[in-house]
Amino acid sequence: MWSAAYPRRLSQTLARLEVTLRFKRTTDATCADKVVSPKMASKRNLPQSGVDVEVPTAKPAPWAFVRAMGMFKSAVLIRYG
Ligand SMILES: [Cu+2]
Repeated sequence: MWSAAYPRRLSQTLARLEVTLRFKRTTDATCADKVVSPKMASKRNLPQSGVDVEVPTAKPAPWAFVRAMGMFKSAVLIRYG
């Protein structure tokens, strides 16, 4: 469920493309220091230098992710054509 308190964005891409998202954090004054998705094997730390996360695009489906604590929810919609 989206929170109205934090910004969110839905992006789209075509299935079977190689897609990498680069997450960047610009402050230490935040608890948003990890990236996690239900389809990721584990949480990824989000250092200020950033982290690249490959998006699984084999199947057309939404790929959602959040940053720590469930804040800053976003998703990539993977679709055919
Ligand atoms: Cu938080």
